[in-house]
Amino acid sequence: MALKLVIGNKNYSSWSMRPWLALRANNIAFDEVFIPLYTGAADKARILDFTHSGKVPALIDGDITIWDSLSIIEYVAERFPETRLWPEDRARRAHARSISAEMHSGFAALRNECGMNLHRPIRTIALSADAQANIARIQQIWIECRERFAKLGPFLFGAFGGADAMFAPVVHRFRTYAIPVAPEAQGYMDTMLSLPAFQEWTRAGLAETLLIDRFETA
Ligand SMILES: N[C@@H](CCC(=O)N[C@@H](CS)C(=O)NCC(=O)O)C(=O)O
Repeated sequence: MALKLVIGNKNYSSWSMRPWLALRANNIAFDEVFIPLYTGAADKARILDFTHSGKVPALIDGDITIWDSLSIIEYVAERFPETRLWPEDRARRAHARSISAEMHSGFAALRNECGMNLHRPIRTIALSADAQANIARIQQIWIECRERFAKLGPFLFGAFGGADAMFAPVVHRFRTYAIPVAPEAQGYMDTMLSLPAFQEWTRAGLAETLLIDRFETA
């Protein structure tokens, strides 16, 4: 039975983007179930039919349901070990998981102030000190990985992996809010921007016409 990935609007749903990329960049077949977000009780009920969390993304693999972006990436890594979503080396794997968890649980100011919105015209906004600290820390994470692992390939730990999937939406946030970055961080963003799966998601998001008012503010 085909895997099913339940996702929200590609234009806005940064959490959906992460596991979608982990699957697509590795050519793993799955059916996509699109549920438009924040359109009312009916759509919420559709999400609840798949997962009691009431949130997307969720992955359905036969009678197994996995919800939450990072858990889905962990599941895909286990189910399809050939994807090497986590580095083989234990120290690098610990590093990749640490920065992925840091992304998953942190950077609230950046997330609140610079929501992912692919079709938003590119322009700067005034950012809080907390958001600026988030931006500095994310660049530090990327640059440290590039300095240590550039010889293995162009992504954070060489080939595209789970940590890259976790940080992919930040690339859109930095781009859309015209956030100045260091050249090494820009190099990583360019690598992500040229990933075919990233481009496919972006094209589909830009083609969406549904607007969510609460995300059209900044
Ligand atoms: N920590 C969760 C966050 C999931 C989440 O907040 N999803 C949002 C969309 S990006 C959602 O489903 N919102 C719909 C709702 O709350 O009704 C994850 O990593 O998957």
